Amino acid sequence: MLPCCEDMVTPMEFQLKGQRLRLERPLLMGIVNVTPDSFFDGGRFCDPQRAVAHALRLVEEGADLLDIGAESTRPGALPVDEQEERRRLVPVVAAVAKAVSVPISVDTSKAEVAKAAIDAGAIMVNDVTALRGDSAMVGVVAQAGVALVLMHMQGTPDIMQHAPRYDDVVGEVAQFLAERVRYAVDHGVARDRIVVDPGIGFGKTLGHNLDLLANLRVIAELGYPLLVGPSRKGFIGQLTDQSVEARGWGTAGVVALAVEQGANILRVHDVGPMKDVAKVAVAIARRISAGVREQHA
Ligand code: HH2
Repeated sequence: MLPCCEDMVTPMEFQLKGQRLRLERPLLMGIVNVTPDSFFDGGRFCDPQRAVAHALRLVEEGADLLDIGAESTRPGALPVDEQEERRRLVPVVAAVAKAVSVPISVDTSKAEVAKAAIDAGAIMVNDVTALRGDSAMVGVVAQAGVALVLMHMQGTPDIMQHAPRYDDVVGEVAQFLAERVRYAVDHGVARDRIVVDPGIGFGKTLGHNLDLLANLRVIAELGYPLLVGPSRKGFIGQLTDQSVEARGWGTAGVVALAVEQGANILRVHDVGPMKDVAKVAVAIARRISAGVREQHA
C-alpha cells in the first residue's frame, strides 16, 4: 500500500468541467487520431471531416468519452510543433463538441494546445507526460477546471523502447503516479478530476506490461479512476504474432482482465466490440466480488 492512500477507495464518479461521469460500470474512451503517423489509424483521419465522422461513429458504437489527439506517441515518434498540433486538432475538437454530448478529452502534452482545445469544447486533458512535458500545463488544467489523465511513461516516445529498466515496475509506476497526483493537487487541480494510467507500452518491455496488467489493483488502490490503454499495442503483437490490424482479439483479452481488476476507463480504437467485452467481464467480475468463488472454495 502506498503511503498517501491507505484510506482511499476509487470514487463512484468523477468530475469534468460541468459534467459528472459515473463509474459504476467501465467506460469506453474512443480514440480519434488526427495524425499522419499513429501506429494503427495514422493517416486515416487527417482530413477533419473524416475525423469528425469517425468520432460520430465511435459515439454511435457506444463511446462514453472521446480522446482526440494530433501527435503520435508511438515508440520512435518525433514531437510535432505546437502550431501544427493545434492546426490539426482544434477544428476537429470544435466540430465534434458541437455534434456530440459525450465528454471530449484531448491527448496533448502542450499547454497552449490544451488551452485552445478547451476553448473549443474539450473538458479533459490526457497528458501522457503527467505534467512533466510543459510546466504551464498544470496551470491551464487547474484554471479551466477540466479533468486530467496522469499517465506513466519512462523516457520519451522517441527513445522509450530502447532499454526500459525497472527494479519493481509495479511499485515504481504506482509511486510515480502518487507523486504526480500530489504535484497536480499542490498546483490547484481538484482531486475529483484526476484519473491515473499505468501507461501500457510507454517505456516498458513485454514483461513490464504483463506485470502491470497483472497488478492493476495496485494502481486502482491509489484511489483515483483507473484508465488503461492497451488497444492493439506492440505487446499484443509480441504475444499473438499478429499485425496491428489483427490485434482486436488480443485487445479483448486485455480489456476483460483489466475490467476484472477494477479498470474504470478503457481507451480503445474498437469501441463497439470492446463495449461487449467489458459488459461480459463486468458481469462476471461482480459475481466474483459478491463472493461466488468463496462459496465453492
Ligand atoms: N496510448 C496512446 C496514446 N495516448 N494516453 C493514455 N492516457 N494512455 C495510453 O495508453 C495512451 C495514450 C498510444 O495509442 P494511439 O493513440 O492509438 O497511438 P499513437 O500514439 O501512435 O497516436
